[in-house]
Amino acid sequence: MFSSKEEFKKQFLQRLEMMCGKSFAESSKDDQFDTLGHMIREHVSKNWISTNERYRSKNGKQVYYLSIEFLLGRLLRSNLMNLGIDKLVDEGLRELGINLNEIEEIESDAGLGNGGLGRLAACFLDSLASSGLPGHGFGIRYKHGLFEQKIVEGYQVELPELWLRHGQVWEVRKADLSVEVPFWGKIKSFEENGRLQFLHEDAERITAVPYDVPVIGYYNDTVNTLRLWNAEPSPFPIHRNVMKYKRNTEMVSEFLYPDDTNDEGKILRLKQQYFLVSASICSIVRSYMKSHRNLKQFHHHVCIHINDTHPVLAIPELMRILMDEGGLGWEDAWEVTTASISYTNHTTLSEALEKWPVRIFQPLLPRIYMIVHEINERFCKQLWEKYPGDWQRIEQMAIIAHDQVKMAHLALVGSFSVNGVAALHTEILKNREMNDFYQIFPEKFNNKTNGITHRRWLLKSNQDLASLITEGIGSEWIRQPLKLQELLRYRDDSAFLERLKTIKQQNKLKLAKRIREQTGIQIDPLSIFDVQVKRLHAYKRQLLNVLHIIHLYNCLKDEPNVHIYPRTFIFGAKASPGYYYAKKIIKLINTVAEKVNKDPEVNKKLKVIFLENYRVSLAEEIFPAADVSEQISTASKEASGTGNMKFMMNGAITIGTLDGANVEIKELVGDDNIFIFGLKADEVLNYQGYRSLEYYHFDKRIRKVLEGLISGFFPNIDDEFEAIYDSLLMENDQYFVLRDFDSYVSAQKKVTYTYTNQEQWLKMSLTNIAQSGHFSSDRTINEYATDIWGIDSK
Ligand code: 26W
Repeated sequence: MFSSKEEFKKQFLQRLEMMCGKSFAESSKDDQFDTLGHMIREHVSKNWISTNERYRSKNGKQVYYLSIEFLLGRLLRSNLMNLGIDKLVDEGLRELGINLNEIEEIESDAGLGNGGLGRLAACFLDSLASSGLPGHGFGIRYKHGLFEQKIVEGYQVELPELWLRHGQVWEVRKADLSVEVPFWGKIKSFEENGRLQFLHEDAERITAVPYDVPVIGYYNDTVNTLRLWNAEPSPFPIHRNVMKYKRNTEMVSEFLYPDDTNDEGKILRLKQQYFLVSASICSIVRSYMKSHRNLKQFHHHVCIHINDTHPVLAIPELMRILMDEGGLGWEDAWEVTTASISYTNHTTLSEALEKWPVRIFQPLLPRIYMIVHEINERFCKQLWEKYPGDWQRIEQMAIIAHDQVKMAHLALVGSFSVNGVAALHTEILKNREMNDFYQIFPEKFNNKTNGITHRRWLLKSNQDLASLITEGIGSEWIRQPLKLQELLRYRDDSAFLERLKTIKQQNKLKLAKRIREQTGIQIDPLSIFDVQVKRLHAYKRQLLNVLHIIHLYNCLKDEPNVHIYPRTFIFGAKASPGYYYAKKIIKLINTVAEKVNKDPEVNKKLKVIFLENYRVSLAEEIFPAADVSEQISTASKEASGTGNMKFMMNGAITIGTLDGANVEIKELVGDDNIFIFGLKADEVLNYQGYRSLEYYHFDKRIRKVLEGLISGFFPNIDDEFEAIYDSLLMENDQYFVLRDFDSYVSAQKKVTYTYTNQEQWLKMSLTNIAQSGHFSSDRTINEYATDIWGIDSK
C-alpha cells in the first residue's frame, strides 16, 4: 500500500484536499480522521475482494455468525495494527503535526450491543479473520446504538446515541444486494404440479439494505465481512398511508433493544429478529446458489451460527426457503436445516429466556408460524413415542405451550450443536436448565469457554506492557498467545517485575488523569485500583462491593487510625432503562461516592468513582490500570464473564466467586494467584433454608451497614434505598449478598495484606498475564471451527 512514510504522507495530503475540498492547513480533525479512514478502507478493498474469491474458488465450508449485537467499539487503531501500518502512519502523521491519538478519539464507538454477548461477537470476528477462517458476521445497522449514559444528581439518565452523526467511514452500502422481508398479511396455499405452494399476500414489505464492514485479519491479507442490515421502505411502496409505512419501516433498524414492556415494543423486537434472520438467510442462500445448485448439499458448505436465541428464526426461515423456494420436501429440508444450524446459550437466568405470545407471533409472521407449529407437532410426537403418557414432560419441553413460543426450545430442537460459554455453565445447562433436552440429545451439547481478542485487549490497549512482554519472550505470543506462559520464567526476576510495576503505575497515572478531567476528582495513583466494570445487574452484585465500601467507611469512622491501605474503588455500569432496582444501585454507588469522597477523615484512604457511559473505548483505558478485578456474581449465575479475562491479561488480580470462567482462571493460575470467596455454585443451587435476616441479626457489621441505608448515613434521603433494603431483608436476599458478606470482607483483607507485599503481588500479576493466553478468542474460535463448524483456513 504505502511503500514508505513519504508515500503515505503524500497520498494523505492529496486525499484530504480531494475529499474535503480544503487545504491541509484549513482541515479539522474530523477531516483528517475521515481521510485516513477512507484511505484504509480503500487499501483493504483489494484483499477484501481476493479473500472472497479465495473462499469461493476453494469451495470449502463457510460460517455465518448471526447476532443481534456487535459491540465493536472503535476500529481505526485496530485496523491499522492488523494491517501492520500503525507505526508508519503514526510517524507520518506526526511529521505533519498530527497526533494519531487525537485522531483516534474522533471515531464514535460502534455500540451495537449491550455487553458481554455483543462484545464476544466482535472478538470472534477479529479472531476469525486473524486465523484466516472463512467466517462472516450478520447483524443490524441500528441507527442508535446503546444509549449514552449521563449521571445527573447520582441518577442514570439515558440519551440517544448518535454514532452515525458524522457518517461511517468503514461501511460500504450495497443497495444492489437488498432483500425484501415480508410481515403481516395472509398465506394462501394452492396446489401446482402436485406440490403445495404458499403465497404471502397483503404483506408489509421492508427492504433490507446491506452495509458491509471489512473485518481485517492480523497481518494475513484476510478481509472477512460483517454485513449490517438497514431497514428501508421498498422503492415502490403501494400504500394508502405512505408516510406511516415509511416510519414503520425505518423503525425496525432504529434502536437496539427497544423497550418491550408493551405489545407494540414486543412486535418491534420480533420484527427486528425476523428482519435480521430473513435478510441474512436469503443472502446466504443466494451466494450459495451462485456456486452450487443442489440445496441438499447446503450443510456441507454452510454453517449458520446463532448467537443466543435472538436469531433462532433462522431455523424456520431456512426451512421455508428450502421448501417453498427450493422445492425440498419436509424431511429433506429438516435434515439440511438441523445439520446447518448451531446455537450458543449465554444465560440461564429464566427472565432472559425468550418467549413470544402466539397472538403476536402468528399474525406478524404467518408462514413462519405455520412452520414452527409443524416443527412442534413433530417434536411432540417424537416425545410421545419416547415418553408415552408423560404429559407433564411433553408440556414442559414443547416449543409452543400455553400460547407462547419458546425460542430456546426451538433452538435446541432445530440445531446440531448447543454450547455453553464456560465449563461450569455448560454443566449447569446439561444437568439442570436443559436437562430434559440433554437426556434426548446428549450428543448436541458441548462447551466452548469464551475468549477475548488479545490484539485489542493487550497489544493495542496496553502497548507498553505488550512491548515489555515482547522484550522478555519475543513476539511469537502475538500469533500464539499460549506462549505468554514463557513469562513465568521471570517470576523471580526482580528487575523484570519492577518494570511491570512501572508500566502499571504509568497506566494508573493515565487513568487518574482521565478521571480528574472527567469528574474533577483527584485520586491517589498509589492507591489500590479496585475495579468493577460490567452491566448493572442484581446477580452481578455490585451491591456487595458497595456494602463492603460502606463497611470500610464505618471502620474508619469508628477508629480513624485503623490500618487500611489506600484504595480507589472504580465502577462503570449501565442499567437497562426499565430496570428499576439496577438504577437504584447506581444511585447508591454515587451517593456513597459523594459521602466518602467529601469526608476529610476518610478520603485520604478511600475514594469511590463512578465513571459514566462505560463502553468499549473507555474499557480500553480502564483494564490496563486495574490492580484488582471484581468478579463477584452469585455462583452459578454468570455464564462466563469476559471482563474477568481482560483484567487478567492486563495483570490485575481477581477477587471472585467460583462462577463462570473464574473457575477456569483459578485452575490456570492456582489458588495462590487469585482471591476466591463465597458460596460455590452447587451450594447456591441446592441451598436449603436461607434466612437473610439471621445474618442481619448476628453480624453487627451488616446491621450497621444496612441501618445506614435507611437512616442517618445519608441525610435528607429518607426512602431512596428502601427497595435495596427490602430486597435484602424482606425478600430474603435472592442473590445471597449477606450470606457471602463475611467471606468477601475476609478476602478483601487478604487483598490488602498481599498488596503491601509488592514483590508477591507482582509475581501474582505476572502469573495472571502468563496464563491468560488460554483466554484468547483465537483459542475459542479454533475450537468452534474444528468441533462445531467444520471449517478450516486451508
Ligand atoms: C432481554 C433480551 C436479552 C436476553 C439475554 C438480551 C441479551 C441477553 C444476553 C444473553 C445477555 C448476555 O450478554 N449474556 C452474557 O454473555 C456473555 C458472553 O457469553 C457472558 O460472558 C456473560 O456471562 C453473560 O451474562
